[in-house]
Amino acid sequence: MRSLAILSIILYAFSGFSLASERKPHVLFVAIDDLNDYISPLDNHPGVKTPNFERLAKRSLNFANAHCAAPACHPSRVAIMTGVHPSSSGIYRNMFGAHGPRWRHESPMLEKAVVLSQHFRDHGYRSVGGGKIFHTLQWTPGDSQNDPDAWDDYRGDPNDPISKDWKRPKLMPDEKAGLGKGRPLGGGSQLFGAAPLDLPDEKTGDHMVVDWAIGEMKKEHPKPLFLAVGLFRPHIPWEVPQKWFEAHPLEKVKLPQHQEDDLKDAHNHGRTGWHKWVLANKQWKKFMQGYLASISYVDHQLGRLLDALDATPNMKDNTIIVVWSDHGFHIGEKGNWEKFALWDQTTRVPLFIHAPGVSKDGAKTRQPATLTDVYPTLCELVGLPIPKQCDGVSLVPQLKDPTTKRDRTSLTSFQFWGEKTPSHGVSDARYRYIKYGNGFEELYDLEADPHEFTNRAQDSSLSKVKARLVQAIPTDAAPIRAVPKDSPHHRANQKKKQD
Ligand SMILES: [Ca+2]
Repeated sequence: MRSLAILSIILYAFSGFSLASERKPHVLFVAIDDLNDYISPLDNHPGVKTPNFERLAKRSLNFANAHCAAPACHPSRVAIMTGVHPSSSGIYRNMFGAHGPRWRHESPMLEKAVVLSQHFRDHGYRSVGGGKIFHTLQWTPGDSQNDPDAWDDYRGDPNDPISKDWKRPKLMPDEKAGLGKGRPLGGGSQLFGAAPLDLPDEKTGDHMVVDWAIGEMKKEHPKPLFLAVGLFRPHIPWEVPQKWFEAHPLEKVKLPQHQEDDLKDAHNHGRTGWHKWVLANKQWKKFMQGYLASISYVDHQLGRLLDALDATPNMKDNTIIVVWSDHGFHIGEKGNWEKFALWDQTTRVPLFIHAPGVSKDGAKTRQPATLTDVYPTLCELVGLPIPKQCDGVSLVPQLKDPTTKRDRTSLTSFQFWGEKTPSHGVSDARYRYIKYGNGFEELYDLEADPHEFTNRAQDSSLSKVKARLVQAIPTDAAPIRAVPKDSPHHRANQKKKQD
């Protein structure tokens, strides 16, 4: 009798354990490339309607003051996927020519870092990914910094996850297109350009990645699922099917709020040549149309993911959702295009987190967050240990109560060309302070001046605010790293191997 009782206790304990593990929520982790705060829940461009982001905002906490760790694809993505901030790793900029996780050799801090998906896999999850999670581009086939070992499965070639899906942009000599010389990213190239695609959605890359993700959701889930979906639009080139352009007729397209002499009291980002070409060729509205068309296209893809989630009984109420973009984006604000700067416009990112039974869904918070906070947040939500490598701090207190004050600012770091040390930007709930590598300072009151038109770093009425924010600037930031030519993931070495 006694042994039977012990046996039933053991059985009970084991069944309890297995029930607990079955209850671990799935994770839907969606990365969007170059999506800024124009979407309607962040509301920084008049007239933009993104119904699926609104749907998402209703069922998650909207981190309306979240910032990337670095304003460029590669360093931002390595930072969120390892939890290691650029100021620790020294990875501040894009570094091309990799085939595999060369970042492990770019920075000694990253050599043994455990990738987020791998950490979940090590703790009982099935981790799968598709599309652009680590850095890669449409026009550089085989040049990707993904780590194939960090996943149970990856859609397609993990070292070339998007270039086969997204057809190369058409090349047309600029003179033939009626455009002047000096187009950024190479003459005759439409990489920096907007054009409707003569294709149905179904034949476009992100649609196919979402199809794959829906297939993954529909599978049986003996283990909880960590599903990473990387969407490439609205990254350039702004080429999506015609209907998304028709949703934004050129005559209704508004330019972003801007001031002609906005750089007068600000750091020069060194990319004004792009804007000069756009102005000289009267492309500003057309490119804004292309960016908005690409946002509507990606909003539609997000909606398809949410539809699929809701149609999957096993996942509907038991899935953590995280949606983020790798950095903000300029459409001519401050004479800048793309990213590679430290203003709020460049570093503020959409970040939505839903945690079943935990998050205050439908609310918005201005408490500052950095994307490196996502790794420890997910660990805390599902009860995993937080790896020592992580620089961020869990956002679970804000998920539970969005008014909970954070005792830290956001932190975004970047090294500008021609400067010897990195620059850093920090935000609290109201102010943004930037300390550049050349010593220049900027301070903005985003409540009074959301477009950062007036640099108040020398305004004595804000000296206390500045003194407080200066404390958040790293004093021991890692030096910038160079491409390690001896890495086995350096593409040139792989080419040699193949020859
Ligand atoms: Ca990007």
